[in-house]
Amino acid sequence: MKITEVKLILCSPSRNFLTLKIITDQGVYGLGDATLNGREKAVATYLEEYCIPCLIGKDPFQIEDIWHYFYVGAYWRRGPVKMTAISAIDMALWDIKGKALNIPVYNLIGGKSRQKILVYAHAEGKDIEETVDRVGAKIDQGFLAIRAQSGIPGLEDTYGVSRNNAPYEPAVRGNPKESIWDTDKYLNHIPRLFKRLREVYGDDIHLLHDAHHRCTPVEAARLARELESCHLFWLEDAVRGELQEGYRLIRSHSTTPLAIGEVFNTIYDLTTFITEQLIDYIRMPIVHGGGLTHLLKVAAMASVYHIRTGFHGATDLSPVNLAASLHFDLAVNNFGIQEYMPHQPLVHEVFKINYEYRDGHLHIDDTPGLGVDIDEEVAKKHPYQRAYLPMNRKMDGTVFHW
Ligand code: KDG
Ligand code: MG
Repeated sequence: MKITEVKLILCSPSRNFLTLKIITDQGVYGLGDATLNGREKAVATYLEEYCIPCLIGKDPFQIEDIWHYFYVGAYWRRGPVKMTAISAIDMALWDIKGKALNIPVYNLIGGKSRQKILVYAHAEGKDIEETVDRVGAKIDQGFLAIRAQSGIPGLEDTYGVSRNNAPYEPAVRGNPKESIWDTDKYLNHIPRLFKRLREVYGDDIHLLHDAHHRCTPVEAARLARELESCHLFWLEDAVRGELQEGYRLIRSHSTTPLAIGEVFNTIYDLTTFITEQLIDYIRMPIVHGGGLTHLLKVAAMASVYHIRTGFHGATDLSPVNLAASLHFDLAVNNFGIQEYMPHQPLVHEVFKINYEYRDGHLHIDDTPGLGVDIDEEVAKKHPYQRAYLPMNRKMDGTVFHW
């Protein structure tokens, strides 16, 4: 089998997605998600200029060799743009192999370790009581794990909380939106939210929270400690992750489980976290972390250190990435949980999916390959529109982490 053609499909059915389609001489094709929120065209150019010409003529079954061809062979290593491009290629190759051999991808990477995939939903409200109600609504939908985010008194808008009851979507068209942030207000508010949630819903439901990279290690240690009695499933991105040793301080002060990695790209972003057991869950997703090929190695290393996976699954990752994640989640022994934010109905007019939500879990069928498809004609009706993630400033105007 040989690769004869590679296409890029950039579309915006309610938000931007970049999809790679690798086509072979036997008519079998594979799909890969190449979406990097707010930087879609950077990945498209990288693929178009530097990867696609080298893919033509290659045998798509040689996945390990092709991965190293683009990672090692490019000389320039790592980085979100390059790694998203490699991830898309890798996903598409696994999709081709599954289709060609007539088996679902989970059967190529070890088979089923479980029958269904535990997911966590998002619940958010403008204040504590609205968040409590929204968590209740998710419990009514059968979710067993819920991430709770709340507006902060004194701040006009907060990460994870939508306005006007619209589904949360941080990327906006036009130039980046600027928000105002204050960590002291946040640190005072969040423990109150989780104490109230435990009062109302008891101990059985799993609760999660995303601090979205905004605390210093000592601030995160305070938060993690104050949340200890609330028994979170995890506290996510308490501190931005470039300085891995920063997590030693949090770890030494609290037993609140920690998750990180949605902005990471390779195993080298995680080596200190893993080997010093500074975290409990890895969030680096298939679409940005080098595809299934690289994440299998990360999960294997993590398993030695009692660390599980909990992949990023926000709506800016396409249904192709979610399907690839679900195959991985089904197969890998040290799976922990999967983030699940349902896409808008319009997204499913473009992407045809093979998974469904039931009773707190996602279920994926046994369609060969990844099992998702794209309708290119519908995609053409929704052209790309430039959009940016927001940015933050502190109360005095200083640029801060979003
Ligand atoms: O593109 C950025 C989003 O994917 C991110 O803000 C979502 O933090 C996020 C999460 O945990 O889903
Ligand atoms: Mg997050």
